[in-house]
Amino acid sequence: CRTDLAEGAVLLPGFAEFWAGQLVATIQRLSLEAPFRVMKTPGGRSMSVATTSCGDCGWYTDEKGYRYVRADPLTGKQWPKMPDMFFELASAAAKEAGYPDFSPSSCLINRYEPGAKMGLHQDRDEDDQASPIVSVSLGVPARFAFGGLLKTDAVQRHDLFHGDVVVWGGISRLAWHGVSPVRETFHPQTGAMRYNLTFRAINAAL
Ligand code: MD5
Ligand code: FE
Repeated sequence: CRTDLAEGAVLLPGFAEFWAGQLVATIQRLSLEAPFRVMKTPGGRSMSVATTSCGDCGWYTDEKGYRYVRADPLTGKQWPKMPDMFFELASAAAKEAGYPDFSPSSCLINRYEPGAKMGLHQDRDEDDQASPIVSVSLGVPARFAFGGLLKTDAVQRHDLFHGDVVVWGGISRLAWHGVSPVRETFHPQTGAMRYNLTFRAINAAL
């Protein structure tokens, strides 16, 4: 089943439920190669979310700015290959939402511990903004806020649960959004953590 959260934003409740156990196990495996780390914004503030990436490039931030990089600055090695299961899941979700040609080249993996949040922002670091972003929520729930194209537009809130997938396309692709501090609670597959996978199409030969 699918629900429109907003113009262009398609919620597929539980779409990834069947894959979820494998996804969580695969995140653990990937993090042995490319460890979770807390990155700093260009302004010098530490994010509360820990991140890693897989695929041809990964999103990175430090004092030099927000960007996609081919090698992991922490290890100097390339990011781990995107697992086929990740690609298949993201492609299937995008197809369900009306994007049969979505071909993600990067997957950002966010890990939220209790209290971690993500302030209101837009995802503008991708050179391909016609493609959607596919996000997969795993573990403890999160209250997600999304507004409009202006930071001052009113926000709607929506709780995202283990296995929920959202395909952010069309107008919503560039909408302001954020995540409220994650509550301290327990999920059998992730303990106190929430994970979010975001699949993105990046064209540049970085
Ligand atoms: C998360 N991550 O739950 C979210 C899921 C990020 C991020 O925001 O940048 O890593 S992706 C949510 C998203 C993407 C593009 C547009 C919109 C939401 N939106 O219009 O609300 O960790
Ligand atoms: Fe975002």
